[in-house]
Amino acid sequence: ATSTHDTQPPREQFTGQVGFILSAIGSAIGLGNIWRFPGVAYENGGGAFMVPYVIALLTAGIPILFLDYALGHRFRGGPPTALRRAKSWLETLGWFQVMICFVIAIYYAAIIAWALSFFVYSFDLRWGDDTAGFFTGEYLQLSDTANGGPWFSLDFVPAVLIPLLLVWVATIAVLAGGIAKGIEKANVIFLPLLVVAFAVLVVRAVFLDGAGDGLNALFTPDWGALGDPNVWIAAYGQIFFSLSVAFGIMITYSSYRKRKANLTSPGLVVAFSNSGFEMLAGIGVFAALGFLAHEQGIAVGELEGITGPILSFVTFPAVVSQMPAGPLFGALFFGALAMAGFTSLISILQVVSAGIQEKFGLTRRQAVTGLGVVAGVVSVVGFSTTTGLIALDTIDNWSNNIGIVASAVLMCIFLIWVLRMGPELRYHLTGVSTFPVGRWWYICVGAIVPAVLAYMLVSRIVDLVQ
Ligand code: ILE
Repeated sequence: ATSTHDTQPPREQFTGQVGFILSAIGSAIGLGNIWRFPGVAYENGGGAFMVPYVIALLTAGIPILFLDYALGHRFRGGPPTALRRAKSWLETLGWFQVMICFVIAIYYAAIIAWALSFFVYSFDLRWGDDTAGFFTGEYLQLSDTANGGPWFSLDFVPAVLIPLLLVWVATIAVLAGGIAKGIEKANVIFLPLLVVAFAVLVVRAVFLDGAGDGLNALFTPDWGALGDPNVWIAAYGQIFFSLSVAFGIMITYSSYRKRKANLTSPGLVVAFSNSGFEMLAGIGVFAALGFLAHEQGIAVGELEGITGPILSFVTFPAVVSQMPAGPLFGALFFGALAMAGFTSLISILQVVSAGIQEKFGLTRRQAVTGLGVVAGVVSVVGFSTTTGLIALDTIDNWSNNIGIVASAVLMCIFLIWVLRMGPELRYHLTGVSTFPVGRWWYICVGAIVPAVLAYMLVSRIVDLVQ
C-alpha cells in the first residue's frame, strides 16, 4: 500500500515549485546566516572552516534535507503526523521536534523585535557613542536589574514590548492566511526585498576603508583547526540550524507540496542558495568589522563582540555611527535582519501550528490563534523580564546543539536502521523527482550522519555537564 492519506479535507498546497522554493529559502535564510555564521566561521579556523562546512553540507545537510522532504511529502503531515504514519511510536519524536520549534520561536521572536527597534534607532543613531551601554542598559535595562533594580521596568515596556507584539501579530496574521495566501505570499514579498537589501549592504561594506583587513581576518585559514573535533561539530551544527533541517520545518513545508512534485532539484537550489547567502553575510559583516578596526586603529582580532547578539546590537551600531551615510546602512542591516528572521519564524511556528491542528482536528485559524496567543504571552513575559535574556544562551545551546542534533541522530537510526525504510523513502524521492537519489544517500543518512552526530552529541553533553 503506497497510499497513506486519511479521510480528511484536502491538504493545503503551495501554488507550485517556485512558491515552495522561495518559502524554503525564506525559512533557511535567517538569523543563523547573518549573526551566527560569521562568528562561528571566524572562531573555528576562518578560511579553513570552509572545509568542514562544505563537507557537512554535502554529507549531512543535503541528505537530511532529502530525508525531511521524503517524510513530509510521502506521509503528508507535520512531524508528529508524518512520523506516526511511518511508525506509530515515532510520533513522540515528531512532538520532540515540535517542542524544539516552540522553544526556538520564543527567543527568535525577541531577537527580531530588537532588530525592529534598532531599525528605527538607526535613523537618528539613537545609541550614541556607548553602544554597549545603550543595548544592555538603556534598551534592555539589564544593568539596572543586575544592580538590584526592578525586575520589570516600565521604561522597558514600550521599547521592547511594542515591537515584540508587532512580530507576534504579524506572524499570526501570515499563518492564519494559510499556505498559499499566507506563507507563500509573505515569502514572495520579503525574500526578494531581503536579497536586494543585503546585496546593497554587502557591496557597500566591501568598499569601506579597512574592508580587506576584515576579509583577511575571516578567510585566512588556520589549517590546524581541522584537527580539532569541535570545529567539525560547529560545522555540522551550523549547517542544520541554517538549513532548517532535522527539527521538523522541512517535513512540514514539503507536506504542502502537490502529490507530483519534484523534490531533489529544489532541494539543491535551496541548499546552495542558503550557503551562498551565508557567505555573503560573512563577507559583509567582516568587511564592516574591518572598517571599524581601521577607524579605531586596531587589528580586527582585537575588536570585542564579534559574535552573537553583541555583534548585531553592540558592534554593528558602532560601525553604523562611524561610517558615511551610516543611518541608511544601519536601516538596511537591521531591516534585513528583521526580514530574514521573520520569514524563518513563520516556518518555525508553522511546525507547531500544524502539529496542534492535525492532532486535535482544529481549523487552521483556531490552531494559529491559540498557539500565537500562548507563544506570544510566553515570549512577552519571558523577554519583558531580564530572566529571559539571561536564559537565552542556555536555551539556545540546549535547543540547537543538543535538541536538533539528537533529533537528527534519532531520525536516522530509527528510520534507516530500525525500520529499514531507506529503500522506500529513496524510491519515493526518485519517483517524483527529476534526478534520482543514489546510493550515496544511504551512506550519508545511514552511516556518516549517525556516526558523526552521535559523537558530536555525546561530546557536547560531556562538555556541558563538566
Ligand atoms: N534556518 C533559520 C536560521 O538560520 C531558522 C533556524 C529557521 C531556526 O536562522
